[in-house]
Amino acid sequence: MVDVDAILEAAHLKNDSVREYVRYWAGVTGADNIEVVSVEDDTRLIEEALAAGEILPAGNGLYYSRSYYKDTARSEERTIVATSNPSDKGVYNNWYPAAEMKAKLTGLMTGASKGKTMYVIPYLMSPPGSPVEKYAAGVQLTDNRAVVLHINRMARVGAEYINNLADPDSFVRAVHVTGDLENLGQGTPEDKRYFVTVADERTILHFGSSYGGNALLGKIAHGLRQAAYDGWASKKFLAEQFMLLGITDKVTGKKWHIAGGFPSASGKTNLAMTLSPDALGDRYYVEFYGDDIAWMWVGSDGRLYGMNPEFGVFGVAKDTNEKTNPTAIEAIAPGSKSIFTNVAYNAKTQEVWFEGRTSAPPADLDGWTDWKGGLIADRLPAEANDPWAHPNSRFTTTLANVPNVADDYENPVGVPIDGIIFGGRTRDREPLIRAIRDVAEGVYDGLTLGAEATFAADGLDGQLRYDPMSMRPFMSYPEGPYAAHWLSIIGQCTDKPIFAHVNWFQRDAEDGHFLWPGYRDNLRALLWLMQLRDGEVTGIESPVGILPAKEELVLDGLDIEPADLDKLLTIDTDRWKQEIGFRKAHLEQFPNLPEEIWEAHRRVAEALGE
Ligand code: GTP
Ligand code: SPV
Ligand code: MN
Repeated sequence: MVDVDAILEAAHLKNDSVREYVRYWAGVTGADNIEVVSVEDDTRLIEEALAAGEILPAGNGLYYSRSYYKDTARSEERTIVATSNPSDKGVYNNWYPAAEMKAKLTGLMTGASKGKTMYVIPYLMSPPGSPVEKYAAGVQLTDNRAVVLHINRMARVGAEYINNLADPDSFVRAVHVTGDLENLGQGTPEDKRYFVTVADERTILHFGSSYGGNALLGKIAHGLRQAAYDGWASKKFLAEQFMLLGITDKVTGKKWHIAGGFPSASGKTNLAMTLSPDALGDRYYVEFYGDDIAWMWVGSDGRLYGMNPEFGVFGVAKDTNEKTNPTAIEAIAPGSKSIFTNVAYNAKTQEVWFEGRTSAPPADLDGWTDWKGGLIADRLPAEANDPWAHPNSRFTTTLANVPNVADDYENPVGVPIDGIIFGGRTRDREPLIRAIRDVAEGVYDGLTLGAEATFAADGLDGQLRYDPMSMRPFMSYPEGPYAAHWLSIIGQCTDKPIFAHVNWFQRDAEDGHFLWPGYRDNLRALLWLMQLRDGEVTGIESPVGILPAKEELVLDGLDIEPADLDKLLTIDTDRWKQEIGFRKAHLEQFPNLPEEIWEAHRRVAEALGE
């Protein structure tokens, strides 16, 4: 048995509650060794991981990591929120009793780290000093060194973040045990993976994965599920899967901040990192604050404030290139210490590649392996069109590497939020942008956010998979109280953000091309929204919100067919009438939905003539 106390003492880990927690899980997992990590250890850990073959060199100061081939994405079916109160059960949170889950996970983790080192990672999901710092401290335990390297980039890591807590017990206990990945029965009825947040005990127990979305517990489990629960239980804040950006008008000196929820793989990272279109670059400057999580609270001046609890970006690699996202390309450039996961890799040239990085894959196949490690040159004819990179392959880099990261991204005060936007992949019906001034209608719009379902296959005829506020996979308490908490927080603001729904993904009914060029041009829709908020434009009222008049949009340098633009700025009333019926059925699943939300629904339905 290792002398846990001597190791913690030597690592200057002073918090007694933390020591007790580490001692307990060291005993359960049976780890051979304990090591406390701070970000200063990163260079040594990189060397060790390279020597052990856990990561591979991918050029100057860049690294490649491959997770097990059945372990490449978040697993929603295996993700559970547990508490001791059955009334915490919602429609999407996959609730189980805490006692049952703690026993199950303790059983699975018993002896499961034998022969391994258990890394102790004290972290903070907030800039130090923020009004929500109290909810931000955590200690992740993991038996996986590559996971440590990711967390060093994604969170603020060091003993100093937890040694002097006002309440020494108020840190999130986040235990990650990788498990024997080749014998976990992933996707079968005998699946042994469990990703559990025991929300009312602020304890996270994840077993059976080393992929970021299941293993970086500060990010998805603490930053989203636990924080959403804490924000609700304390009545103090919201924690949402939102990006956060700033726009400065260099002519007037005005600066706006916009937060927004888009379901996974629907454009948050790309929007938060966007640059002005070339034609507008002299006037507007976009700053990056966050690309995946925002915590939001009401400031003493009556405005909504937001901050990004993360310290890095875990972004979708696919289609990231100089044209779509030049900022990301710079952030993952040589020397950035970025890690690429599950992309294609060339061991001879130490290069990485993923679909959309260049228009065609490298012509010389020599040395190239796909995300599973198979040589591309050895592929059978039937495999010729398989992607080289996994569609959910990712890059990991720190915020400081993002060239347009805001100067004040570490300011603990956060930023005042002027607008809240929702957007999903919607091939028809949803216009480019529609603004919503009424808070209940804005919250209603978030609750009915949808992402495109494969309706062609299952015959749902345009029906969407609803993803409330883009939080469906991260929902930790019931949807009715969730809506009420939103109404309460925004209701407390005396200077409220304007809401809007955006859609970059409308397609032509005939040939399927995207009507809107997207990416950097998305800024044009956001500028209109901020001008509407400031009373500089009036827009056109529609049954589902205010649409831009064409002449109100800044169109300089925009390459678009006039007919496509017209389509993007109109409402298809028949499709909307059909949608109202779907929405009613969606909302009826949620007990105790606030009456204000139903009133908002009825107002929209009536305006549509339903
Ligand atoms: P998560 O990290 O999974 O939460 O995803 P995300 O919401 O941050 O999505 P991301 O920005 O990584 O985009 C996902 C995919 O959508 C990428 O392949 C992008 O290239 C693509 N995408 C993003 N913005 C646009 C856009 O404006 N138009 C089009 N056509 N595609 C876009
Ligand atoms: C998402 O899937 O929404 C992500 C990446 O942002 S993960 O960490 O896998 O959740
Ligand atoms: Mn996400």
